[in-house]
Amino acid sequence: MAIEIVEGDITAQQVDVIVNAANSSLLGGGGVDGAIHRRGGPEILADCRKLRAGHYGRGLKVGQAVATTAGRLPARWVVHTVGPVWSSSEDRSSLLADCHRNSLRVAASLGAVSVAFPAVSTGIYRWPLESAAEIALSTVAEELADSSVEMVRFVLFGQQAYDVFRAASSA
Ligand code: AR6
Repeated sequence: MAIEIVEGDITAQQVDVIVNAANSSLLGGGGVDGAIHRRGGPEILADCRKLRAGHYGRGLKVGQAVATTAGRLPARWVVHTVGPVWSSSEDRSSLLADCHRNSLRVAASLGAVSVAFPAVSTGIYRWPLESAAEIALSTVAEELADSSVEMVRFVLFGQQAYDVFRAASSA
């Protein structure tokens, strides 16, 4: 098992699965979600609309994950997950852990061996990076111990996020 930490743009990653920090509507948004749909092209949104027309009529719940095509991206699939919005009055850590665990389980069910994650919830959803890094790294390490996924790469946008994840990984 291997966990890599790199700085970069997740849409350029050559892996089987890239994870999208989506919202419950599955119909696109800003941040990494916007970048994935822009670069992946309309096939991803078409798949998301099919999901909404079927089993996910009410959208995707926080902490859950579901796969679509990756369209024109170098990856084979996009696994969409919905992170929790940060709250200073309520501990939603288990939901952020669920995002990582469920994304890996969906990836494994597809036969993926390599998966790239962004720092889910740390942008528009305002989760503090240090805490998100700790939850993401520990959950992924735990899940990888018993998974057919062999490699997880955290792709951090910008030096600061990269530094925080690196520090958390050696803590
Ligand atoms: N590659 C890697 N990381 C990126 C990229 C990229 N191309 N672009 C942004 N990030 P966010 P959230 C980083 O806001 O907090 C959307 O509107 C970014 O710097 O994308 O989970 C959805 O539709 C940050 O560290 O996701 C939801 O409504 C991290 O990705 C909402 O935002 C996550 O930031 C989800 O908010």
